[in-house]
Amino acid sequence: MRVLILGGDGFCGWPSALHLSANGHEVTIVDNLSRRNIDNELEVSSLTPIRPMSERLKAWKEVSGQDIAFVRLDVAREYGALLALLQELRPEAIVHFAEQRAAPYSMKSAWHKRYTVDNNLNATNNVLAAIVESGVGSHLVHLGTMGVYGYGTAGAKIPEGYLTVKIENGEGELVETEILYPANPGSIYHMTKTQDQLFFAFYAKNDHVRITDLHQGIVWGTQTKETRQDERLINRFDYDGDYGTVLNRFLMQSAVGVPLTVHGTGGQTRAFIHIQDTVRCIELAVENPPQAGTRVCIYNQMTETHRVRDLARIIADKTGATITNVDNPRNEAAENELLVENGRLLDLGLDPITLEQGLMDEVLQIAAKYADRCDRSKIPCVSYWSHKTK
Ligand code: NAD
Ligand code: USQ
Repeated sequence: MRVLILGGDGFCGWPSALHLSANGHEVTIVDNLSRRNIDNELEVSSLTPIRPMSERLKAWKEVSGQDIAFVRLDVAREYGALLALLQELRPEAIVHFAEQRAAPYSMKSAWHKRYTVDNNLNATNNVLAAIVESGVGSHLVHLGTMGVYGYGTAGAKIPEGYLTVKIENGEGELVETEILYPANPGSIYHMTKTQDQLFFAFYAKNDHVRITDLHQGIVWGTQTKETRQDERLINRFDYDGDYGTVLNRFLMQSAVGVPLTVHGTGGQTRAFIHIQDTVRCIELAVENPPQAGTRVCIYNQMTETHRVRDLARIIADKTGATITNVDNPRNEAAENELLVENGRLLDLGLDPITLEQGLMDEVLQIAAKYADRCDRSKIPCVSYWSHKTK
């Protein structure tokens, strides 16, 4: 299949591009390298020594014999170039990772809120409009987030996208219907993902675009089967207070010998998935498109839920790290339960890696190996959800 990967230089996009290429797909990456520029803005680097795109692609050619093409393009701003690329390439599938993905970064300032909204909403609308205008009929696979649902449950499992509800019709009868699960974003970033869902519902209904939306949990781990093959293929590992996600931050903190920074009581329960399972889910989604004219196909792309304080305890027990409870810079529930349906990707063949299996590999092969690249001054979370919490 010809597959276009938007955001293919990023943490999820790069290993997904390699995985699809390794499995016989013809891959083209699009990226505007904005994530590398944000590293410059924040004066931080990936813990792992990621290489420039041309070196990455040269290494992949040497290792696998496969070519991956690269087009530098801003999906949110360069609509004409995106349209021309679709017309030329006629991709059967487009995987859309090309958004600003850090909740703390999106809450840093008015500028960061506006950038995240402009970038993410325009990127998504541009891809959809280009699929329609080009008439190429590509299946769009989008990376959404579990955060669209909020992290509460009404005592029942969060379904995969749609909720069956009964509405009183004014004549005393209950009418059953299905709605998108009510959106409950916890940051400007998460809000852009809830808005993406409405774009998808509209374009699927109006233009019969085939769309799969993957509501992904927090991705942990670094390497996949393909990125491990040569150090020049290594994936990025973010540990700073804006882009580092909780489990990878705890792994790095234990490796450099600083306390694990649990926000508040650490009672927040979140959904997780290993990066190796992410790339497998992308492959499953690409290979199983919905029919044209049907509603958006939504999967919950997560394999485990954990409470933040339990994660810290698991890592501390394995590594001897200490734990500190810090004031929470975010505006979020201090404690929550999280029950999630995730059977659809498992039914397609996903065989999840558990935390128990992958954790120590990650500590030793990545966090400890590259610990000397860590800039400790970048560990604290310095983006606040409101002035009250400053
Ligand atoms: P990332 O920031 O590492 O990668 C995103 C890539 O998209 C970057 O290379 C960036 O340069 C590129 N990009 C951004 N805007 C662009 C634009 N306008 N034009 C072209 N390229 C653009 O993020 P990631 O962790 O790989 O996340 C990828 C997607 O998966 C995001 O949409 C994110 O919301 C979603 N997701 C990530 C996680 C996670 O834990 N990392 C969890 C759930 C969902
Ligand atoms: N947390 C800590 N200590 C830290 C860092 C974070 O306790 O040092 C807590 C946060 O307060 C939060 C939880 O850990 O309660 C998760 O934070 P995170 O930064 O790991 O994850 P989040 O901001 O939700 O965002 C990440 C990705 C985003 C994706 C989302 C999936 O950056 O792209 O959409 O995970 S989900 O959380 O399921 O919405």
